[in-house]
Amino acid sequence: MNLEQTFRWFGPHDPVRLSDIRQAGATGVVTALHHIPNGIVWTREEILKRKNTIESAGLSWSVVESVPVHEDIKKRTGNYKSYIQAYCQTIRNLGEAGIDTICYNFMPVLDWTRTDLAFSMPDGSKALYFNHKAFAAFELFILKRTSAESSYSFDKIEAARSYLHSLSGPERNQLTNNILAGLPGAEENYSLDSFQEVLAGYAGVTHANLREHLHLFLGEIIPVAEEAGVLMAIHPDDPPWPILGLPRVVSTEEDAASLLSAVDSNYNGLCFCTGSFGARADNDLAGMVKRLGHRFNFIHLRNTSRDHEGNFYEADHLDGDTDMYVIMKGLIEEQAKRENAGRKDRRLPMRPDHGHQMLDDLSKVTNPGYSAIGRLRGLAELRGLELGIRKSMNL
Ligand code: DNO
Repeated sequence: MNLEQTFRWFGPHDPVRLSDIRQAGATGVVTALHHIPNGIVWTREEILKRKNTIESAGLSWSVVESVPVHEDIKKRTGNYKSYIQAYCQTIRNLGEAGIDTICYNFMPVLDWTRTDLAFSMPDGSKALYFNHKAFAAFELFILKRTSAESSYSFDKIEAARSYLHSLSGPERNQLTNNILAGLPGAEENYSLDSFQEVLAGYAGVTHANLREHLHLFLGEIIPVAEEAGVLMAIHPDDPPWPILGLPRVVSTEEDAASLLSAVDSNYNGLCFCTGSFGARADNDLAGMVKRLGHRFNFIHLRNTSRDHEGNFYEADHLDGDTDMYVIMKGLIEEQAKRENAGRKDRRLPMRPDHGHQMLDDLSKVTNPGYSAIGRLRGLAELRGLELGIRKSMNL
């Protein structure tokens, strides 16, 4: 048995077609009903319609990424109780349709964040990039977030100021759009004003509060997921540190261990995203596979390369700071353990996460990180790596 090879698809409007995904050699599709607003129940009809579309293309709906968690649930304010009920109903409806894995995240306000979506690589392809100075320039001088200065040292503020001055008007707008306009799969789009408003809604929510809210949420949804036969997979924070004065609680191994033990059930699992955890030098990814692998319900394989200031770009899948060989070997061992134990959850779906914009895709309009060819390259490399390791282990 291999790790299940999957590809993300943003639905009928994605420029990457299901037939392309099939030709990339993936068998599973990772998708969501992006047209249903956050907080509204996904009906059985809508779920089955999407499932049929995928199956008619000769593929299966392997994982839902994501069923978004409403901000009210994260803050436990407003209508959070009815949003939790709606969330539980969506889990039940998905389970009934035979879709058994849901990926989600608990990042306040912004899902994944980058400062540059077309960072030039030496080979001419384009990558996604996060630069601290650029982010600080946005936060301090474009957004002008209240009390943002207290998050930065004097030197960092001055460096951000000179960075801002080096940008042209259009470059400043581009930076704002990169951060605010919502990357693919993001749940909301913000203007500078609406963004200030949602940020203000988090005033007073501390790391401890958010962690408690997550644990309470898990206590509410995991029993439903168990009954529905749906494995939950929480995605780590990307980047894995607090931004914009907002707490983040899924950034480290300690965070992951804490949320997994809050509800000790295999249905309460992790989406092990090597790109997200790997952006932090103090995360020991190989160790995490060993210690937490039994609770992985979904896997994102991606690599990042950090510089001495902690800025990072998305490297080729087998390059960068994460030793993909060691990770892949650990995942193969984990799957073998599950097979030996006769566990039902031995499919271990993985997808090549992001990819460079390259070749013909350079002249196309693509979803940042989700163009076809870069991911196809990533999947091909990962598939080869897996095959080589398996053969060498006689598995
Ligand atoms: C980015 C993705 C994230 C992820 C969500 C899961 O490429 O990995 O947007 O889908 O955080 O809820």
